[in-house]
Amino acid sequence: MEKSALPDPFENARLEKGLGDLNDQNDAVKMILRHKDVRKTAHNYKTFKSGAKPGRIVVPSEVNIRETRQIPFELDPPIHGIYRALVAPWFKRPLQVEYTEKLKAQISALVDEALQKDKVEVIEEFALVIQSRALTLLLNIPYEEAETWISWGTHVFRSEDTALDADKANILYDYIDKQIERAIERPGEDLYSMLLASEVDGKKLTKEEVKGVMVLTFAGGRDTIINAVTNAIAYLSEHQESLERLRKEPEIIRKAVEEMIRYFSPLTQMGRVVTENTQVCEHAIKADTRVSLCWASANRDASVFENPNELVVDRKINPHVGFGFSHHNCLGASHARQIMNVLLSTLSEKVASIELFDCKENIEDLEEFQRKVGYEYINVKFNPITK
Ligand code: EMZ
Repeated sequence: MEKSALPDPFENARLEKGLGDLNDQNDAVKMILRHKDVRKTAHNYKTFKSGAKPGRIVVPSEVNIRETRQIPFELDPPIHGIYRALVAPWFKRPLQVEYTEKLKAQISALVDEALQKDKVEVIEEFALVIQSRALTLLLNIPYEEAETWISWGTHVFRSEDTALDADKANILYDYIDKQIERAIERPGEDLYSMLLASEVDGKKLTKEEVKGVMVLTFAGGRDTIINAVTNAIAYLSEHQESLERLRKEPEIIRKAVEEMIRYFSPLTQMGRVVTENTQVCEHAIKADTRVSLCWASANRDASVFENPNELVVDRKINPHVGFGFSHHNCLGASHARQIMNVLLSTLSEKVASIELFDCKENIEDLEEFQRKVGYEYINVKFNPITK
């Protein structure tokens, strides 16, 4: 099998039961595996809520390392809609020409640098750097701040061998608290300042609410973007024909990005808490238990996607749920898509081929399922286009 392949560990369970079981820190999760059921459940916020105890809808649960409610992510309608409307225009800024140009400058510089090296470890030297620098644009703060985030390493809630690490999480929380104080003293044009100046129902957002948006912005877009970028490099290293196609047909880049998000599914699943006794796939589920919407499984559902285990760069019909579904769909999606668009177009313009030397897979342990999400390390060489 190709080193860049991401196998689908859910296939049998999806076909046979539609469900999977996971014992997450003694708080069981029923995983919902079929595309149709995932979408239906995502819609039904009355029975499947997000506004549970902070951290409980995340799998693995973050209840032991987090008290701050992430906003708008851990809220339900109608209040969810009010906060979402407040932040949505800011998170659409990545669609502006000026933003895209700055992103292009950042990514081009990094690709040029990579082309000079004999060996690049993609996660640390490439994906983490792209993600951190691009985040300065999303927050609208000075570029230099990225150095601090790069120094934290790839995970914000985990250290290399512990699934959840409170010490690591505290670095992020303390940092955000300080930034909020800074923005109160010296307001600027940044996201913190915008949030601090905003009102809901005639009342200013509290510091805790501002923190809730900021923690989400930092945590939600870190591993996910890093995995998407890294998996894209791995894929292109084994599919030079795709790199060449993107070069000759740049108009398919947007389709390629959607297909990569489907195939990579950077976020495996997201939970909900059940509000009343109910049923999923004819299976009884009790009030106050957890279910998860398994995006990664839904994205390989053969009743929706032809050849689901193949990355078809120009896939025509692609109703993937890689960015979630319904009112909670990913707030950072415009930013993430723009990073991937710019990355693919820059690579196609500058890179002839990518050589893969060695790599170690990063496997997410979901008991019944072992899912490859990306790599622990992956060493490559970028070869330039010589004219
Ligand atoms: C949460 C989540 C949001 C969570 C869309 O996903 O991403 C996870 O990586 C974080 O750990 O706290 O932000």
